[in-house]
Amino acid sequence: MGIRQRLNLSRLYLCTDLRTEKGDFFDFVRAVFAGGVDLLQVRDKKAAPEAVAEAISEVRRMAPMRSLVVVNDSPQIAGGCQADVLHIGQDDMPPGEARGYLHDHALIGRSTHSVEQADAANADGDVDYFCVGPVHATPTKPTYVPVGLDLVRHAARIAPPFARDAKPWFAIGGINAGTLEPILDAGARRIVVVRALTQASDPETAARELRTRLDEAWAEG
Ligand code: 3NM
Repeated sequence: MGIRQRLNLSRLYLCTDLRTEKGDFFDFVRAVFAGGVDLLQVRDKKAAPEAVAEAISEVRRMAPMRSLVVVNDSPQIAGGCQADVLHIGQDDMPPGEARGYLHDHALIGRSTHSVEQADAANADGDVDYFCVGPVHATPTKPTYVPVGLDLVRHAARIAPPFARDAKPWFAIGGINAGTLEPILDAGARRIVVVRALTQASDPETAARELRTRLDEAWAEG
């Protein structure tokens, strides 16, 4: 399956650190892939870049065919390891410039935190997907101002998930099984989570629960 097709079919995106305090990272990765995660980003600002790069290589070897492994922030690292997806924030290198480091079919995702940024990402031919958030305040990004459901509704208007050529986008920030429903009602059909899986006592079951609800929401339309 091609990279873009995998993005189009994706629903559950996990960002995780290397979980050095919580036991075996690769057991965790195996569990969340089994539970239905289809994009996985490894970000760990506390770890050495070489440790992150090594972990990403191993995760790519473990990843199911339908999934995509995402490199965060650094076009140089993404290019160096022939990554299929690079995720960049508003303060990182602009997407058009970042593309120069990547292989021809690689995808670029961008974080957005306002209507203006979401509109710009949606219109930018170098951005293949975007994220809107944080929907709710989150200790994972304590300095970020929550954007609430309004930005989710806006994204659903400019890029309706069921429209044939609409750009994929993900809601992010404070999402778990308990907060998911209003986010689906606001029009999201793809989500990014951190704590909902990294802090779950049974990550596979937690992933499966989110994945099942997302699959149902796609089927419901
Ligand atoms: N990016 P949790 S919010 C990594 O708004 C990240 O771009 C955000 O963590 C953004 O699922 C966020 O634990 C943290 O709330 C999401």
